[in-house]
Amino acid sequence: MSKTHRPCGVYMAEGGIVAAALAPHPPHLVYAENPEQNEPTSEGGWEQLRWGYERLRNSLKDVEYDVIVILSPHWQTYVGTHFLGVEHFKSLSVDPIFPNLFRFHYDMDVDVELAKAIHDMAKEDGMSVKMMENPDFRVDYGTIVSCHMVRPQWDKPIVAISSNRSRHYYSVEVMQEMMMQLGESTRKAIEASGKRALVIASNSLSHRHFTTETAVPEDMSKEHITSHAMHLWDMRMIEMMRSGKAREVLDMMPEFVEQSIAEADGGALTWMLSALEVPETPAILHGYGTIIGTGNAIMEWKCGEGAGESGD
Ligand code: 2X7
Ligand code: FE2
Repeated sequence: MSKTHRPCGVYMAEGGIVAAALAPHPPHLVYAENPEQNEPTSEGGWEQLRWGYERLRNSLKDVEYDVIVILSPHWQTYVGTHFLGVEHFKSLSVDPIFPNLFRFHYDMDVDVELAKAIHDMAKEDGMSVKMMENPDFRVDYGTIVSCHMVRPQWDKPIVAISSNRSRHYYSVEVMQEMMMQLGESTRKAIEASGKRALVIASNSLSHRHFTTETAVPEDMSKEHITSHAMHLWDMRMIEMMRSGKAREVLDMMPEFVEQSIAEADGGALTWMLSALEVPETPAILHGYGTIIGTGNAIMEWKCGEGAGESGD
């Protein structure tokens, strides 16, 4: 089998992970974009992040991929990891905390074949997994927002993976161990499928947020990080990813999660970095900004030609 060099990990056969992204999902971003699918309308806001997503989309323009594989901390499962297992979902998603910002009519295709392949691989590797086959299931807003911001055309099927709340049942260390295994199983299944995948970790970084909302949510004069300590944590994690120190990011994860209430507690970032075989490739930072006080970075790992190129 012909093989090409893949600086994210080791080698890529015909199929594999062609790129990966840290792609946060605050519903404010979709609200600010005013797409036709969302009922509320806005005067914009959070431009630093939205321009970051624009840079990510531009950077992915020449990357060919068949499917988006995403793990969202807002699809929370307590017994094992679940995978969307229905070919098509069409419904209304309303954010439970911000119904004033996000009432989104979604219409998405699922690559059930690949979802099942990752499910089967993870099962073979000893994980507790389940296919979610209820056609009336409401897809979580984390999956929807990240997918929309990365690819608003909605023309690629997705594989959506739940966040097993092992951190809450057990500890950050157990979460990490499980997500490292899930990342490895995900990579093997994608490679065996012959498909080209864009892999997305859908999460904010520091996650301490304000408990009240301003009268005009998009009033940017009120938007800032909740504390200096949160800022320092975000910068530290971003710098490690920008300098190809994914191993240090994983090593630092327990402290990061405990001290910054990081949304990486849901496992998405650990899963993605593990699917990339803990890359030494520097990630490209496309944007950073706060949303209702939380820290959010949009970052990309290129896996084929052009890997390691700086987008800064
Ligand atoms: O889900 C979120 C989030 N992660 C951060 C900020 C605001 C809202 O929703
Ligand atoms: Fe979130």
